[in-house]
Amino acid sequence: MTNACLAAKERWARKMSGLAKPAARATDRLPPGQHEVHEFPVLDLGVQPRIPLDKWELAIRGLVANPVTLNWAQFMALPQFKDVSDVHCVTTWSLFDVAWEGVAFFTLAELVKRKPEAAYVLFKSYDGYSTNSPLAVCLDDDVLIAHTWKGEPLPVEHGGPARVIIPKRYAWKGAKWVREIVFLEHDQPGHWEQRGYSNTADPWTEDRFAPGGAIPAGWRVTGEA
Ligand SMILES: Nc1nc2c(c(=O)[nH]1)N[C@H]1C(S)=C(S)[C@@H](COP(=O)(O)O)O[C@H]1N2
Ligand SMILES: [Mo]
Repeated sequence: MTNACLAAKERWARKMSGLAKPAARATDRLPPGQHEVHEFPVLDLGVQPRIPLDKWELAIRGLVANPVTLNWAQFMALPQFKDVSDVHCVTTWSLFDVAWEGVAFFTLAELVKRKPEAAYVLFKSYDGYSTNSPLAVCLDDDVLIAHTWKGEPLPVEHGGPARVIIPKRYAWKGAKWVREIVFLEHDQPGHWEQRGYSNTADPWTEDRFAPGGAIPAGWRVTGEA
């Protein structure tokens, strides 16, 4: 197990045992170039897929020992986690204190037993969207596959039945209507990453776009993960 994975596992044990204190939130929470909004805007590719719960599936596969395809009941039977986090969109809005509930990415990574060579993750969605992040980023405590927002089922327009949130990255890194989570050895750019958005997407350094819109050398843009 890598150090990042081990550290995540130890944090998770503390959290589930009730010993962890809530993460301290920075007093200056607005990243550079952002402004605060009080309503939750909706952004998509012009399609909002409607997936009935009895048809919903989440496949977790790639470089894992135990690939699984979860149905809704199986997904909901996993350990559930509540968190409050901020959303930062590359189009400059930030929404504070969003109350989410869902399954931690970490729990899914444990379930499928990722192989040591897995270093990147590609998320694929029911609307054809995709987005990628390093595994270490996905293992952060606040990364969830969320199905509940403000105590209610996540509305379709925000990615229900279930969406990914990666609060410390710009919001396009969180796949709404998530359908597949693929563990990869090499990074593979998703929808916006192929169209000039930054691969790393760190709001605190205004890491919005890739220099010149260039796709980093060595990226496989074609071919399905
Ligand atoms: N499946 C899917 N996920 C997606 C998108 C999308 O078009 N399709 N848009 C991304 C972008 S660009 C943003 S800013 C956030 C917006 O989430 P929201 O509509 O809940 O605000 O979802 C991200 N996840
Ligand atoms: Mo976005």
